[in-house]
Amino acid sequence: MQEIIKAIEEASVKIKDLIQEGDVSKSEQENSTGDTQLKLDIASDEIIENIFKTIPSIKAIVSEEQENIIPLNENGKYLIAYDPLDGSSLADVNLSVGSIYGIYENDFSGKNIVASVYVVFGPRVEMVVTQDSVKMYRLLKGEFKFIQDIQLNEKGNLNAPGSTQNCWAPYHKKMIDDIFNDGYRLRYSGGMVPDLHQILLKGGGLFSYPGTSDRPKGKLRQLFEVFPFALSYEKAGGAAIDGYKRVLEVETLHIHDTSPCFFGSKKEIEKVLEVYSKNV
Ligand code: FBP
Repeated sequence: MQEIIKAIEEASVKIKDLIQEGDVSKSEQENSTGDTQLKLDIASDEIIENIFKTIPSIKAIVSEEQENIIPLNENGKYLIAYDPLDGSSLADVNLSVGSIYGIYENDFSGKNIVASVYVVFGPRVEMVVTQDSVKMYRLLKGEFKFIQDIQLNEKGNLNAPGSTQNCWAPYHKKMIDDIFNDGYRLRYSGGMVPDLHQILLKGGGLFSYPGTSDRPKGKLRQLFEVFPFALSYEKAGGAAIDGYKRVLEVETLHIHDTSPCFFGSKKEIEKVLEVYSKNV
């Protein structure tokens, strides 16, 4: 596992430079789900793939930017699904973006995730590694240095409500309004990595990207985005659900499957379960 984390550190230093000096414009290409790829997406993807190809313990990889799984080492132990540069369109307006890695054993499924890593490219570059606990590192003079363990409180005060509001179910809209009426503060940049990082570091709250009339299965991808953060939130003492159950129990039928998702500290997730269980 250590060689994989070292590989992610190496890739992240290169991606940091790419974001600062690279071309943030659109490419001519589309990814497997029809999204126009930014040149940053393609370049970040190449950086990660070329480094992972040198790691013997990696059995196979799959990128959000590519259609298929790429087998690497038959005797490798780990399978890695990654989003090379999540929220990449925000780099153009100088907002924080990030890379997300889910590390699996045996197969690509929520129940088989064993570790996750995300990297925030913002005013500072920070990497959060989740195995049995959640640890944050910061890039200082070219090296990632340990900063702190991350633990969520039982209850927070930040609310990050994603997706298209005029496509929300009425009970979801009422729930979000109630949460704001309880004094929660709006914190939503449109970048999943900085938004979830803020709630983790500030002790708690709720990030939601529900199923909606325009996207009944949500937008965020299970293997590349949802499951990696679900592991971090659970290991930090919070929870992650699809509205009804642990999101890590959601079955993956296709590698690019999406899922409604809610990440938060315990109290906020209890509220979502209470509201959604009445609206099955
Ligand atoms: P990409 O995978 O295409 O980058 O989309 C993911 C994302 O940008 C997340 O980072 C963010 O939470 C969400 O989409 C924002 O979606 P919306 O604009 O619908 O609120």
